[in-house]
Amino acid sequence: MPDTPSPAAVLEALEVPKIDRVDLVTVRLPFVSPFGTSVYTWTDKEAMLMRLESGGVVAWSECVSDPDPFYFYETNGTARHIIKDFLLGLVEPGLTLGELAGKFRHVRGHGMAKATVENGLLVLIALRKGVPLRELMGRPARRIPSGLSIGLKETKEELLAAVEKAVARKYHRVKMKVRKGQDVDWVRAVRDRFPSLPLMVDANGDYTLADAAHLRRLDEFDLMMVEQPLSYSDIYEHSLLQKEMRTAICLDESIHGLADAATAIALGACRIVNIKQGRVGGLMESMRIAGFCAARGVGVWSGGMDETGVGRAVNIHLQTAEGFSLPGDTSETSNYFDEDIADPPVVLDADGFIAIPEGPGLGVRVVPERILKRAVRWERLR
Ligand code: OSB
Ligand code: MG
Repeated sequence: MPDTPSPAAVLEALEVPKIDRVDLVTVRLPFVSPFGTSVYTWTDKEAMLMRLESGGVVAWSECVSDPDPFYFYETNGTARHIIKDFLLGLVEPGLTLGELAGKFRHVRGHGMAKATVENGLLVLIALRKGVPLRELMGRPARRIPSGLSIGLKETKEELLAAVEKAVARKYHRVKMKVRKGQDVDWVRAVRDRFPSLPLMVDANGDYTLADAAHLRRLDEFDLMMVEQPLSYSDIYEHSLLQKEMRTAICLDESIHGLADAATAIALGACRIVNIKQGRVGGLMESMRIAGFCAARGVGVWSGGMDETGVGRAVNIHLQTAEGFSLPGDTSETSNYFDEDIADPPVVLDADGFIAIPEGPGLGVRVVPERILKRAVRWERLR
């Protein structure tokens, strides 16, 4: 990469504090309704949280993996293994976060596991300094635009009802999941009813290049983008498809770090990148990717992993970073959960924006009783 100052430099210079205790706490929260995608339908969120304690200060982070490898190769099980057996031993007080990231590079992949540790340390440092995470990142407060990801529905009526609700809530854009056989007609139904709605689709890799002519039919609906139409591991074939489509391609699953984003942009495989901070290994790498994309005119937004209030707050702070130019998959807590483990819940204001929690650290409070109520596993690591 070129020798320009890193957008993550302020975070890279921070030092790892002394850690007194580390726990992994897995919670299971029922979804208000099942979340269907082309790869799987989830009915609850099983989230592995990390609890760090240092000098009486407690910081929480969330691993964005699922218990299964259906969206991404990492699982809560692999992340536990990597954190416990490889990453935690590298966390020494006094190291800078940049140096720690250098040590983490020895472990190939497993960005979600790495992000869990890095986020926990960042939140801990922010709490100890008494500043919001976004201030630690050197970013000014601003409202964050909202976006809703609507899962596959059984009927078009159900889909239209969900979109209607999103429009009434003032979401800034709506994403609908599609899959082979549940795409063009379903998009048309939404577009006919909501002609000017900022709308996009996400296929989670359900198509192949043989479907190019079919995918091109999406061009008539003035979509903001089509997310990950081809394989979860592909970049090159997306570059061939992008040449055939007017609609912008956005990559999600295939982007595991800055190098992948650089490859995708060089090949013309996408015009927009979905950054999930966990998938790319943490906030510092996310800031690098966002800066890199923005400098090349490539749109960037923050994806989501239907996180609890902990991970949701991380995504909100992240979106204050330079380069985040489009509404992300950042929705209200109530879209997924009746009762979250953290307070306050994420809500939209009258214009559909989300306020950045302004307290120290994440600015949300993890409620101990709710953790205890939802915990399905608790393991002390240190
Ligand atoms: O592909 O963006 C995706 C959720 C789980 C796994 C993959 C994806 C999603 C979402 C929901 O689309 C994003 C959210 O609302 O948090
Ligand atoms: Mg996606």
